[in-house]
Amino acid sequence: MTDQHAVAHRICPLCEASCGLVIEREGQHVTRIRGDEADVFSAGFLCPKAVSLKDLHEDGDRLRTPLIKRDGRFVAVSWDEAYAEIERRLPPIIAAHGADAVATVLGNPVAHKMSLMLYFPRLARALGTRNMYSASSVDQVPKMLSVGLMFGNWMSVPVPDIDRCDYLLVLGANPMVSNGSMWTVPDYRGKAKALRARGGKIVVIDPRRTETAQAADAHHFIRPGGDVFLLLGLAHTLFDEGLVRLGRLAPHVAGLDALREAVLPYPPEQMAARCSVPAGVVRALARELAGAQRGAIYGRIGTCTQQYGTLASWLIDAINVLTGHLDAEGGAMFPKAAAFAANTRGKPGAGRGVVMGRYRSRVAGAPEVMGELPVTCLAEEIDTPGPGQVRALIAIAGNPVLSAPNGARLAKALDQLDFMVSMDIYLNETSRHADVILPGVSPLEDAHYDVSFGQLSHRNHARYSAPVLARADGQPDEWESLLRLAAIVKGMGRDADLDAYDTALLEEEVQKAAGPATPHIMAALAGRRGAERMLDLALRSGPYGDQFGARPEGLTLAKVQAAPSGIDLGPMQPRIPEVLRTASGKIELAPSPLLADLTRVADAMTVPDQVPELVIVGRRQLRSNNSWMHNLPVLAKGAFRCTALVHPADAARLGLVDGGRAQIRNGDRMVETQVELSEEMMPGVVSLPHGWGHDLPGTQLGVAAERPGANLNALLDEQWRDPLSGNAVLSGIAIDMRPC
Ligand SMILES: Nc1nc2c(c(=O)[nH]1)N[C@H]1C(S)=C(S)[C@@H](COP(=O)(O)OP(=O)(O)OC[C@H]3O[C@@H](n4cnc5c(=O)[nH]c(N)nc54)[C@H](O)[C@@H]3O)O[C@H]1N2
Ligand SMILES: Nc1nc2c(c(=O)[nH]1)N[C@H]1C(S)=C(S)[C@@H](COP(=O)(O)OP(=O)(O)OC[C@H]3O[C@@H](n4cnc5c(=O)[nH]c(N)nc54)[C@H](O)[C@@H]3O)O[C@H]1N2
Ligand code: SF4
Ligand SMILES: [Mo]
Repeated sequence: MTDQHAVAHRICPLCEASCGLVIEREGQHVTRIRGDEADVFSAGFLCPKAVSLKDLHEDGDRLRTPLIKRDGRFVAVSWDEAYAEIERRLPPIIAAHGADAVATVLGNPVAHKMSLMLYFPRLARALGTRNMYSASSVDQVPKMLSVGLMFGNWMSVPVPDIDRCDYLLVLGANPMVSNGSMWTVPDYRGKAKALRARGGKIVVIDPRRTETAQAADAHHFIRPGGDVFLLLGLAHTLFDEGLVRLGRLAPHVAGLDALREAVLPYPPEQMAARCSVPAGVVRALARELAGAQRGAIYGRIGTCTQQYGTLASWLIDAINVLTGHLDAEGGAMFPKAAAFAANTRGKPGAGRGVVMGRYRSRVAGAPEVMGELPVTCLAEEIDTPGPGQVRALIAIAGNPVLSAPNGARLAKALDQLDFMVSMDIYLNETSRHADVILPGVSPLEDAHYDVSFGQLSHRNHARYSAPVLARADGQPDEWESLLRLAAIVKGMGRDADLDAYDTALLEEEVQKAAGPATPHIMAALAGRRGAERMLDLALRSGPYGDQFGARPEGLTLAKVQAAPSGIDLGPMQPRIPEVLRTASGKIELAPSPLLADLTRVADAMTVPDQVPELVIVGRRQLRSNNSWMHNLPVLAKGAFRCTALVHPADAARLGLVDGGRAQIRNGDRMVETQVELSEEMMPGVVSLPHGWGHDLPGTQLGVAAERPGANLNALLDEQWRDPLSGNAVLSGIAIDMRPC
C-alpha cells in the first residue's frame, strides 16, 4: 500500500446493522469515514459509532504486541514468546486434568469478526472441552432455543420484513439506538418512517418510553418480566375471538391444538395485573395484529433477558404463525443467507431438529444449549473445588467481568486459575487477569464477511470487505492465532505448519460434505487460504453459489470481491417448508420443553402477585457498545451518560434529585450512580446502562477510567437464570434506592 489517497470499503463491525462504509486514507492514515451510498444493503446509512473505527485503530491503549504477566506485571513479548508460554503451560493442564479443565469464553465481537467466527470452532474441536461459555447466555440463547425447537435450527430466526410491513409490534427492543438485533436492519429510523408514511402502524411495549417508542404510533408500559403474561393473553385472544388464520402454513403446522389448550387458562383479563398492560389493550393488539394485511411481532433483549425468556421468545413466533404473518411478505420471514447458513444445507424440509441438555454444568446442573453452558456458571466452575474443576481459561473478545452478573466473583475466580489466555484488543477488566494476552486485529486490518448477520438480514445480499490497512509486521490474523492455539493443544507444537494443518482440516470437512468431488473442490479453492478460503467454499456451495462450475452464473468469492458495495440478492422469499429442519418436517407450535416450562407460569399464577416497589432494567446508548467503547474520546465526549433514569414520582418519594448521587442496593450488593429524572420511565422502574464500571485496578483504559460509571451487573445475581435456556435474568430485579 502506498502513501497515495485511496478509498476502501468496509462493513462496520460495531453492531448488527452491518453498515457498508467508505473509508478514505492517505497511506496508512485514515482521513475520512462515511456511509457507502452505493451499498446494496445499507445505502449510505451510518451512526456516530462508525467514525470511531479510526479512533479505535489509533487508540494508544489498544494492544499491539502480546503481553505476558511476569511477577504480577505485564511485559511486552514477541509472538513466538507468547506462543511458547502457552505451549509450556496449557498442554500440561490438559494432560493432568483432562479436556474439561480448560474453559473457553467468547464475547460479542466474535460475531463481528469472520476470522474468529470461522476458526474458533477449530480451536474448540482441538480442545474437546464441555466448558464452553459465551455472551450468548446473557443475550439471545432463549431466542435461539425457541426457534430451534420450532423450526429445527438455532439460527432460523424469522425477522420482520420491514420494507413491506404495515404493522409492527415491538417488545423489549430499541432499534432506534441499538440499530437492531437478531434483525440486521440498517437505518431502522428511515424504514420505520417509511412504514408509517405508507399508512402503517408501529406499537412498542417497553417499561421505558424509548427512542423507538417515541418514533412509534403507540407505546405501552409493561412490568419488567411481564411479557409472558401479555403474550399468553394475546395468544388466548386470538383463539378466543376466532382470529387464528394459518393461511398457507396450515399443512405445515403441528401442535395447534396443544397450543390452544396451553393458552386457554390465560385470558388477558387475568394477565393484566401481572404485566400491567390492561386487558382491553391486549385484546386490541391481538385484533390489530390479526387484522393487519402485512404485520409482524418482534421481541429482543427485553424479552430474552428475563426469567421467562424462552417462553416469551416462543410465544412471539407462535403469534406470528397464528396471525398468518410468519413466512409471509411483510411479516416475519426467514432470510436466505448466501453463505454459512445451516438452514440452507442438507435435505430441505426436514432434519433432526435440535437437542439440548446432553450434559449439565458440574456445580449448578444447568443444561447445555447449543454446546454451551451459561456464562453465569463460569465463576463457580472455577472456584468450586472437585473433580472437573476448571483450571485454565481462554477468553476471546469478551469482557464478562463487566458484562455478566456478579463480575466481582468472576474476577476473584479468574485469579485462582492455573493459566489464562486472553485474545483481546485491550488490557481491560477481564484481560487483566490473563497470563498471556494475544492482541486482536484492528477491524481496519482484516478482511470481513458477515458470517452470522447474513442469516438475520431483512434483505438478502452478499458483501465482502478487504483489509483497509496493512497489518503491522508480525501481527498474525486472528484465525492464524486460533489455529496456532489449536496446533499447540493438539501437540503439534507452536511451529506446526499452519497451512498444512488448515488444509487438512478443510479437506476433511469437504470430504464429509462432497465425497468424490473433494479433489475438484480443493483444487478450485487452491489460490486462497484461511478464513477467505472457507468463505469461498461457503459462497460457492451455498444457495446462490456457482457449485464449482455446475452453475457458472452463481456466486464465488471473486465475484463478491469484484462488487465493493455488495451484491443484492433480493427481498426475503417464503421458505416454508424448505427452511424447516424439525424431525416432523413441520413448524412445531407447541414443543414439549416449552409446554413443560409453562408450568412455572401456572405456578406463579397460584401465588399472590408481589410487585416490588422499585425494579431495575438496562439500557443501550448510541455512543457506546456494551463495555468496550468507552475509551474512545470521540464517543466518550459530551454529557456523562451512565445515569440512572428515575421517574419523578419515584424520585420525589425516595428523595432523589436530578443530577444528584444515589446508592442502588440489591441486598448487600451496592453501586453508586448519578440520577437523571425522566418521564420516559414507567413508575417503579429504574433504567441504568450496562458495560460501565471502569474503576477496577490494573487496566489500561486511560479515557474510560476518567469517567468509570456504575456497573449494573454488580447488582445482579449470577444465579438468576431462565432455567430452560440458562440465559441470565438481567431485567426486573428488585432494588432499593436512596440519595447519598
Ligand atoms: N445488565 C446487562 N448486562 C448485559 C447486557 C444487558 O443488556 N444488561 N447485554 C448483554 C449482551 S446483549 C451482550 S452481547 C454482552 C456482551 O458481553 P461481552 O462480549 O463479554 O462484552 P463486550 O463489552 O462486548 O466485550 C467485548 C470484548 O472484546 C474485545 N474486542 C473488541 N474488538 C475485538 C477484536 O476485534 N478482537 C478481539 N480479540 N477482541 C476484541 C473488547 O476489548 C472487549 O474486551 O453483554 C451482556 N451484558
Ligand atoms: N449503540 C449500541 N448499539 C448496540 C449495543 C450497544 O451497547 N450500544 N449493543 C448491541 C448488542 S450486543 C445487542 S444484543 C443489541 C440489543 O438490541 P435491543 O434489544 O434493541 O437493545 P436494548 O436497547 O437493550 O433494548 C431492550 C429494551 O428492552 C426494554 N426492557 C427491559 N426489560 C424489559 C421487559 O421485561 N420487557 C420488555 N418488553 N421490555 C423490557 C428496555 O427498556 C430496552 O428499551 O444491541 C446492539 N447494538
Ligand atoms: S449502525 Fe452499527 S453497523 Fe451501522 S455504522 Fe453504526 S455501529 Fe456501525
Ligand atoms: Mo448482545
